[in-house]
Amino acid sequence: MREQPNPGTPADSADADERAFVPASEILGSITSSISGPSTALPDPASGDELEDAAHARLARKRTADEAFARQMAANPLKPAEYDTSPLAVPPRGLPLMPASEIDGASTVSENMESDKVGSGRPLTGYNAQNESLDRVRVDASGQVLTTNQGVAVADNQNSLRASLRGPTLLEDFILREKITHFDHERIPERVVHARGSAAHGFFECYQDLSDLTRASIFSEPGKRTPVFVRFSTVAGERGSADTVRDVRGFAVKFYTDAGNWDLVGNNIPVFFIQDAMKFPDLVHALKPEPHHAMPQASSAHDTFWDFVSLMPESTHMLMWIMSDRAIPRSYRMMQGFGVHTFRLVNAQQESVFCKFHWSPLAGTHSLMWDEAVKIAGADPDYHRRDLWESIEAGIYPEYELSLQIFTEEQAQQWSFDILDPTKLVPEELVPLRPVGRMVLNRNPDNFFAETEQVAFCTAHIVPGIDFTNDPLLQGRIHSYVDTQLTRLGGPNFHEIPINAPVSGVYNNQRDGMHRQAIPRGRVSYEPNSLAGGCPFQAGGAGFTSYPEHLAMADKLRGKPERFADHFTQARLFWQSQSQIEQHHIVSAYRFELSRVQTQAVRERVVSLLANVSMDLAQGVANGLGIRVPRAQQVVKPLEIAPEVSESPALSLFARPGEDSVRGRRVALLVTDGVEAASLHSVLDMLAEEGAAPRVVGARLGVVRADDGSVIHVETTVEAMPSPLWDAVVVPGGEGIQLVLSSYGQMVEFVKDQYRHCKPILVLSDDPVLLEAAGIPVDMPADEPDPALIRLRAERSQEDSVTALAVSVASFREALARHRNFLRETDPPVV
Ligand code: HDE
Repeated sequence: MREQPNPGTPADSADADERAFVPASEILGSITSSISGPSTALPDPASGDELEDAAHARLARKRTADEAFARQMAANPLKPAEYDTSPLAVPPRGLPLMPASEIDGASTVSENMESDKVGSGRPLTGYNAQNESLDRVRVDASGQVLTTNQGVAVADNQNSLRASLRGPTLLEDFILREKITHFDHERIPERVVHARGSAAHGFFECYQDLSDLTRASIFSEPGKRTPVFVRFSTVAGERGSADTVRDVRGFAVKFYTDAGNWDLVGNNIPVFFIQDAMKFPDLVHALKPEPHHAMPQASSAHDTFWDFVSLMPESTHMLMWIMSDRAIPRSYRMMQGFGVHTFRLVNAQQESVFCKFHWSPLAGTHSLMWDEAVKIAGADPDYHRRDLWESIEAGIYPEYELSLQIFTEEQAQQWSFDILDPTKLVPEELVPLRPVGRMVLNRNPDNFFAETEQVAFCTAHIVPGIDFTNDPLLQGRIHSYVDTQLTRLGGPNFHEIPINAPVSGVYNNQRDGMHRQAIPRGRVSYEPNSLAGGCPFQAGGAGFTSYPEHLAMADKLRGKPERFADHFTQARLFWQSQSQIEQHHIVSAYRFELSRVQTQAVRERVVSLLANVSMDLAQGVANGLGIRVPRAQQVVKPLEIAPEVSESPALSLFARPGEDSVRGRRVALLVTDGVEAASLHSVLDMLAEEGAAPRVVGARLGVVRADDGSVIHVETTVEAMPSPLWDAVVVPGGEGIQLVLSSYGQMVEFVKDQYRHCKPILVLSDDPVLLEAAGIPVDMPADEPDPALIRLRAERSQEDSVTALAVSVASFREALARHRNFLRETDPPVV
């Protein structure tokens, strides 16, 4: 064996140069030692042990490769670039070297020993299996035997192990203990806000190449599809709270782009309550159930909420939205979504524009009525979750168009409001929406917990081409989401949970922590390195770079820009842009919420804020509360504001009726013995053909016998699915049927609620008995005919009857597509 150079000897001669790199094959003595350098106490390779020889050869090869890698990097070549202070400097790309063989980059030279567990032993270099589709973690137990978590087959899943049949249970029963222990830990903390939610998979499809505006890869070419996972939620309620409460809805989209995950964590309302992240814990504490008795659940109608917001005049604009019907959507399929903050788009030339994100539902914006929402909360607390699930199962895929409002810094400077203030929106009349793509939700999750509960959205998840602005609310959010998820998902590795893992690669030197899944190969977990050929290496210009916004040297301070002090101009804009019906609903919502508030001074303070928005509004609310309108609350800073628009029709819910369709609308066909079969079947067929969901509803499950002797199967009952769960009702025809139906209290209540909630009613008879029993006026308050209350006239001839039925169903369909006839509404309701 050759004598090794003493590592302590300075290599100061040509001879030393020659000796500095000794091929590892020649220093077998050092190879198996993981403690120190060359050693001489080694087994003799000439001993004839082939296995050992092969291992030594592999070690030698690896060591040689390490040396070769290390040798090629005399110094860190990227270091000088760190000191380039020019703001436009593009960071340099790393200079990676690829290992010549798999073993060179491996953790262990034994890695190609294969087994069922470790696999083939042939790793794909430069590849991360974590980023494969969810298929890799889907489990199917069909035909499988029950096992423990260690994969041991369980013989008896009924009885614990006991010392004799009547004796104590043995501690030794590892199967029982494993099962109970796992069960004991099934729950994780719920989200501190947005705990109640439902989600779906789908895709985003880009309409056009937007590379002039952004280098975000999802907008790079027309037709490009990016997978998404979208979670809708309420804010205040706990995980098990009702879906239809009055609240803002979360609209969080995770785009699994080929350049990493982008999360657009938005709401269905385009503005927010507060202007600075500093106030978020206060807002949420005030909104959540009061701390002494933990009431009320999932509702803002209580003292602490209104106390707080009435002292925070900047919340007035958001409150107008929350009190509007936007806060009680008919379905997640029928609400808009907004990114809320102003973001930046940045193109490859580092040019930037400002951007607001808007989602518009293809099905149009539709809402519930308050009385209906309250009743649904009891009849089906999962109303929105069920609607989303059932629509997707039925192939009625929720679809939304993504539009951008693009504007420049110069434009923004001219405006009367500050685009960094999240209590303000940019009116569409000022900057129109530019449609850029559509999102289709076409797949329900396999497992609620694994996907919907464990998904972790985060405003800090942005991709090259998109950037933050200095909105102080957004800035705080960048911190909050990861932070809260550390607790909720139990450690720093939640990005590895399959639903959170990006489909593009994840390669970095972050290591360890609770529940680590990835098994990184190799010994290098730092950068710069030479031992792994410098990998993973920084991407330079291809990676994420922040927009080099010029920031003038300024004072370090806490405060707000001047235009943030205008609290009422846009609240007024919203009020003025609402239809009369919507304005009326806003007044009613304030009346309800403030009637639940116990402290008179708080009620008055809220009305004093409203007096700054509109005297009509303030007076309407004050009337409902039986108080006088107090003096308008003093504005915090008098400002000369000249708003660009004083009315924005786009802010009305009625501005987006959506496609003229009845797809997925639930229609109840009431039945009882003796109903006229022919007209009922015709209506059912016609509605089903239009994609509506007509179902036969009776007093009891089972069958009813129709007038022609045929049997009709009752699908559900008025008890199981009362009126608020239906979009419309068809009252059957038949001799004396109206009288029979009017003897059922629940049937009468059913049509009464349909009427009160302004829903279409089709009566397949001109006998008014049931309508009269329900107290339903045939004409509307202004004595005009009600286009959503359609009665089938009796005709003499068979032919005329068929035509009359088709005409009636067509009118009914039209009314159903319009959703409601609000003109029928009175306050208080006539029925
Ligand atoms: Fe959130 N928000 N938020 N938020 N938010 C959370 O993150 C927070 C805000 C929104 O379906 C939390 O993982 C702060 C605005 C949605 O999982 C938490 C501030 C908007 C969701 C958090 C805001 C949102 C959340 C709770 C003010 C609309 C549900 C659990 C600075 C643009 C996402 C979690 C999902 C969730 C913090 C304000 C939307 C605590 C500090 C404005 C849709 O991190």
